Amino acid sequence: MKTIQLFDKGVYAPVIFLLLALFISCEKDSEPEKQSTDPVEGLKKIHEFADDSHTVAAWNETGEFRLGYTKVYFTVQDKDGKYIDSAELNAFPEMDMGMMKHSTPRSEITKVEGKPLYEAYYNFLMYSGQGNGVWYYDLSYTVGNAAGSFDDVVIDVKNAFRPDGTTPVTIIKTFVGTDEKRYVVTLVEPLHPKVGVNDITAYIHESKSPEYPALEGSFTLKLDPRMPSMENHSSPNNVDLTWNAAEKIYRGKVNFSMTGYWKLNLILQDDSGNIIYGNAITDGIEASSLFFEVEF
Ligand SMILES: [Cu+2]
Repeated sequence: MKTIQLFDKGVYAPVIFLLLALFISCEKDSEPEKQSTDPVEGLKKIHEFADDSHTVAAWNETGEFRLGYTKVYFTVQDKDGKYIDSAELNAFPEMDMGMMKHSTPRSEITKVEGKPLYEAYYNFLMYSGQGNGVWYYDLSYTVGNAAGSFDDVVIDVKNAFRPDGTTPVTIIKTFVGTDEKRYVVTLVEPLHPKVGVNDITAYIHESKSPEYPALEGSFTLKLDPRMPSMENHSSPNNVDLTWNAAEKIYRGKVNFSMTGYWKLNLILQDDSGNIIYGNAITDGIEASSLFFEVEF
């Protein structure tokens, strides 16, 4: 609106014209008026549920739930297809293993800023069928005075594999620490590993199923990446994972000096440096009891 007013003043018109010309030449790949308002552009639908008033759908980049860290987005639409940006959503995942049930580490479902989209992560401890377990969740929403729920929705959590597509890969680990507490550590990044220094991120949760409180801040994951097939060599310039308060995740650096199969050996330490789980690698010990696998 301001631009139009300035144009009316005449004297500014050439300046504005120049600025516009500059703007357009810089922006020729994405004309603002044609920008997509589709909140799920680039995402694949995992599933959707509808009742008399709303449709709730779950999405992510692969269209699948998978063992370990799984990012999920949700949309809520009314009967006219309009995306709702004031909904509240809850999803409670649970695995029924016959003799027992358990949930899994997860975040709340929160609003994505600036889009009618909601996000969460689930760190799935097991894949569907593992131990004859069946995953399902109760998904509920509130929009103003309207509320609904979709109960006992069976969800298919795929196993995670190395690049051969058949060998399972270790990306989430549950254990009892030296302090007798039960922990879950989940590898998040690197999602697309490359040769050189990669960001590495992980979550640490305490396991008190059905709740898995996120353990924020007071731990360190000491990192020692190794290539078992090449005399267990390591790499220089790795950085241990420490708490990143802004991103609410443990963050460090891992240097893959070549492609192949890497074992990311870890030691979980508390804020006094006490070892909670894991061990150092020595001449006689090739791996830590706490490790993740990356192959690329
Ligand atoms: Cu299970």
